[in-house]
Amino acid sequence: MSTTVLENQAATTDLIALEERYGAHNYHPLDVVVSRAEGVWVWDVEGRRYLDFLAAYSAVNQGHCHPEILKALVEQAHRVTLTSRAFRSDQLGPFYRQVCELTGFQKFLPMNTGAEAVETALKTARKWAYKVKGVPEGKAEIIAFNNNFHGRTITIVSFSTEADYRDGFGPFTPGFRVLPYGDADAVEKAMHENVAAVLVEPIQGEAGIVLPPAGYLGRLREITRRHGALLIADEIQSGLGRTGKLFAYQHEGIRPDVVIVGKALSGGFYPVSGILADDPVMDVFKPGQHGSTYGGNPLAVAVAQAALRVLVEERMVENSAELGPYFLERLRQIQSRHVKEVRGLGLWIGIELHREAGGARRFCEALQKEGLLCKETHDHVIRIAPPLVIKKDEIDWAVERLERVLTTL
Ligand code: IF1
Repeated sequence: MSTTVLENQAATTDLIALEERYGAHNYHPLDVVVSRAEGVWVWDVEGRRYLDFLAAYSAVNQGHCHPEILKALVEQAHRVTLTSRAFRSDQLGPFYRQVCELTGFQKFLPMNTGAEAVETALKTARKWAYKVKGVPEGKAEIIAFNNNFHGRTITIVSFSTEADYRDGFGPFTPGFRVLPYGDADAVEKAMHENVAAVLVEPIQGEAGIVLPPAGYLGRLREITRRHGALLIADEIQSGLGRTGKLFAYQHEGIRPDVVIVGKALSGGFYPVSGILADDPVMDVFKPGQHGSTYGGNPLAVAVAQAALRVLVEERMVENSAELGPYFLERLRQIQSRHVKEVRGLGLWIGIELHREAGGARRFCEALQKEGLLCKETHDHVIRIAPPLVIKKDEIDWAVERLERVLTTL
């Protein structure tokens, strides 16, 4: 028995060493080596169990290894996995119909990763500006916001305000303007006839679960409509139930022109992303003008269909809406000198610590020892985003541990 433990400890050390030896050092992960997962739980190579409070940055909203999605993946993998878009597949049409009926948009354009879908939205906005709005060639401007996170391509980091994401990657793509997040007046002032679009995260994730003031998205909707610009919502992380609605923008009763989705569209099995829009916008694309070898492939969209189906059938969005406020309230009751603010919407919660607390990282490391996997963001925020299948007693289990760490460290 003890040899097994030792062997497993050796496995942890060896596997970490392999990553460090042969992998690029573009991440600094917690030293937990995951080998298995199910629902809200993951197990490391030493057999220890953890509650996953990151859910792969909301990609596994449906819970790890959801059996229905797994079944769809395996069955489709036996039939056909990739046709390329040079041919059609029997999976794509049904997926399009499902995602459009669920979201109320007329068309979908599939990609793979989030960054690709963001790029697709930017290309859509520019083409729309030139072909429909009549902006002079090369003059289209897209407005984005401070502390945004939309991915890591050169164009996307061109309008990032985070030095780490930009340093050494120039020259950058022109045509973007960055304004303070949450300030609709600044957008009103910045509008001019060549603005193609405003690109916004309904809630900023990477920035630390930052909720804009009430009415902000409504005002962006009104301003963009009045000035004839598109409103693009990046729902890659906030969408598909995370905030207690299918999309976070629904909390403000608005409808963007373009919605970007990714992550949980596949429940963590496979990179599937894309954009939603109505015909007048999506019809700017003609054959050959945009695409992707893997975008919309049969395996991807078989997985996505199952991921959307279980999200709806198993009432995961409702669970997020029901348990989110309970979780938030329980966290707010914790008396800890370290905590500056607890905020969130649905099952997306940020615990912001005072600067004197010494950073969120050491709290995440302590939580790991308690069996909870969390990832800090921007130094001082513990971010909490469990799979949406979490149950009340599992939240209670976690609150007990969070309280212990926040009050003893
Ligand atoms: C990493 C952050 C989260 C996103 C929004 C687009 C993308 C993302 C709103 C791009 C991706 C991920 C990427 C991941 C870390 C993670 C993240 F901290 F970096 F910001 F979730 F909070 N729009 N977010 O959140 O999607 O191309 O990655 O599929 O390690 O970079 P992608």
